[in-house]
Amino acid sequence: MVVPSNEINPIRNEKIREVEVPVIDLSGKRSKVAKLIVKACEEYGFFKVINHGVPHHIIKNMEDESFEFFDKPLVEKEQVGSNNPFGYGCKNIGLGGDTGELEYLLLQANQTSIHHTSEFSCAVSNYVEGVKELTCEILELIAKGLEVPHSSFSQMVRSLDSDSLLRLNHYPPVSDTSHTFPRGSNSTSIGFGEHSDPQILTVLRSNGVAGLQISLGNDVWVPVSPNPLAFCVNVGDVLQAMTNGRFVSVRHRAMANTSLNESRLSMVFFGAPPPEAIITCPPELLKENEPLYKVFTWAEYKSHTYAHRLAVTRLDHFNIA
Ligand code: GA4
Repeated sequence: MVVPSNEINPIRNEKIREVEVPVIDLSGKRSKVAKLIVKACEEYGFFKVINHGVPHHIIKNMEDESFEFFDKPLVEKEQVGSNNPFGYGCKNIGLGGDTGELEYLLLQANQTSIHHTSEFSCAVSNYVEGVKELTCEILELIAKGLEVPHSSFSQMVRSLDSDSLLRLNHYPPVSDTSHTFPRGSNSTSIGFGEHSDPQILTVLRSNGVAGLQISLGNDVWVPVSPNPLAFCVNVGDVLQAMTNGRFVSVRHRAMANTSLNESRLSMVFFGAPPPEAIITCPPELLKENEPLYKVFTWAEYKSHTYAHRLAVTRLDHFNIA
């Protein structure tokens, strides 16, 4: 790992490190790719994938439709329903009072809940199909690398009642004073605050505008360089629990967009289990180690998640003392 520079942010007293997170070419030899992914999940909980197989036109179409949506007047966007938790949200994240300099649309990604009634919903359906397949492929490579049965993790995301989500985040440029995004006087530099993702695996695609950072702990943050040709992948809390802590559900955040003229857009798929799925580490992985976490269902984990703030380390509640 190359660490060329280490600069201190004088305002927040945080260290920013220029580290390149692993970039994994999925067109490589399967057994080798599987090992690289496992290593990245253990060391960073985060990596990028290229040659991922999701067709460019599907990604582009979803991006165009997302920009078209966020360009609409605020009143129109609010008509799709407010964030409880699904629907449109502006500056509020979740229901517990967390805020950020962004607007977003949070959707259920279960294919049976997507109705093909508009160009937008067709774009969502095609995009979800592509990223869901990619998520399952990566989970199957992880299973191979860990030498556990092929579908140990992917079957939950493939299940018809998987609770997966799609989140479209829009971080407007600082110059945006239009009526589509209200600018407050107390705007902070944080777009989406520090947190880990609760689900199994997150697959994120953003346009070419920077903002995403991952935590190395102790207030050290690593900016992730934007690459619209790659997907960024991170381990979620459930995968940390299912690997008995061998993989890390890395904390990350998005800085508010500081670009003068360009919006940052991220399209995030959260691969989740069905509500009644039982979250536990496969016996082949536990071997002679003691389990670190209690056995729980995704529904239990979710209700704990929604009862707490964004920055909480939720898995702590499920630790075996
Ligand atoms: C963080 C990851 C996903 O964006 C999300 C978020 C969810 C929400 O926006 O409704 C939560 C947050 C996320 C974790 C803690 C709770 C719930 C906001 C919040 C304060 C959709 C998810 O699954 O968990």
